[in-house]
Amino acid sequence: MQQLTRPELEAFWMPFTANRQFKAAPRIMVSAKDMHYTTEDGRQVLDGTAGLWCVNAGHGREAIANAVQKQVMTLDYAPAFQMGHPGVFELADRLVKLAPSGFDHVFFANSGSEAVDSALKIAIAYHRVCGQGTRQRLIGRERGYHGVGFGGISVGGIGGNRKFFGSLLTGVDHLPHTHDLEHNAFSRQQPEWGAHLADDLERIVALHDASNIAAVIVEPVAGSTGVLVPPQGYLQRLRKICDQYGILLIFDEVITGFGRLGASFATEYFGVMPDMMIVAKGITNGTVPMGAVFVRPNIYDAFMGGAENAIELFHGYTYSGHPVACAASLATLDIYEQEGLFQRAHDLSGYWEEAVHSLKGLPHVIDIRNLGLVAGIELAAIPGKPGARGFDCFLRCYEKGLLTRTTGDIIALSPPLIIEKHHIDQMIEMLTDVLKELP
Ligand code: PXG
Ligand code: PLP
Repeated sequence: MQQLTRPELEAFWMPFTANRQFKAAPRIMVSAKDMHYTTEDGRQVLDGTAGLWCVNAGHGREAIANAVQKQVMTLDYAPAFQMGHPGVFELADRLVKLAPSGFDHVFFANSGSEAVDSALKIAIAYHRVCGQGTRQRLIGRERGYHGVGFGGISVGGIGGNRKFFGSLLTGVDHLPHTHDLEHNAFSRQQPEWGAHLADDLERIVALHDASNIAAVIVEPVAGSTGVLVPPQGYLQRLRKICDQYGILLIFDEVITGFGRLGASFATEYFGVMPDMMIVAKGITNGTVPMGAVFVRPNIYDAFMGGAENAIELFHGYTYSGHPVACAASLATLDIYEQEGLFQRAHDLSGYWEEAVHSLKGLPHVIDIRNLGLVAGIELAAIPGKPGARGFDCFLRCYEKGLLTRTTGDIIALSPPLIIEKHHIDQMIEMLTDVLKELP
């Protein structure tokens, strides 16, 4: 394989990447099958992260490729507004049957970020059509990641994603995050301490009055910020307070959806029902971009009251429910079902938990967290150089043949749900070696 030269790498402005550092020593993947990537220099790299948390059924799935190919040749595109095609109706119906009962309509977008902005807009518009147009404020959470649209970074709580971009949306508050090593270090699954942090919502309600608040949005398990598992009872408490004040609760399940926790969605896993649920990533196994928002019947119905010939929601994308994405998603859902992958994730989660917690005691490891087939391993930062040790760890793992994600000094692991126990053992072996050699 001819390797890309430095000039050939120049034009592409890479997202969320140190461009000059990368282009000086590029990491290029050229193919992928099942649990492995093949790199430009012909090495096999075990996928410890399902791409970017999206390839839940593993790579190179023929059934998805065939469905996509067939769709392109049958109907490549149909206008999304005032027109339809069979696949999008079939997919919506399939998705509401898969989702926890109580979600009966789906709005389509093309990424998690677009789905987040769609959900926030629906929340504000919902209150307006219900005659409560003063409910416009949005509440997110510190360290939350909700994509990179202006709505998403406004409710998001990751400083670096916000600080360059001006005034953002106005009327946004943030709950405190739930990360606390003093109380919760090395918790397995949900930590015991921290449910009371949900009560901060009461403070925000007291400050602004419920009549001005539209919605609270949280990731049930915060992923991108470094795997923060909700304390026991925390999500239940948020639900209760939202109910008390007529505030919509939105779960951003872009990472937690489609089996990651060993259940279809976190909503099912935790037994807490939000008013809207945002998904993306695993909805197409990462093959074709797609995002979606599930809503409960009261929300959809609230919009259906006006004249029948009136557009009810002035929102949508050229590619909402794109035929090729729908075909990819339908084929993906077939695989999840036929191979029982959500159950598989559940069945493996105990082995996974033991494996990742076996890293306790290795150099630099100050916390390990896990749920379903996700883990976060937090390393002590090098004084004065936050993130440097994490990045070094990522590079060394990659050299050894393991793809990890790091955010700051936290290693996040979220393998495809087709992973076998021997792959888990390999991951832990490679990580152990790297942690031992890491300065
Ligand atoms: N919400 C959540 C909870 C996410 O995790 C998005 C929204 C945005 O989705 P799009 O498709 O617009 O990227 C995400 C995406 C990582 C990482 O490993 C996480 C995401 C994306 C890329 C990298 O930190 N999450
Ligand atoms: N910008 C222009 C000039 C457009 O015409 C459109 C869509 O028609 C958009 C942006 C939005 O594109 P999309 O619907 O793919 O999000």
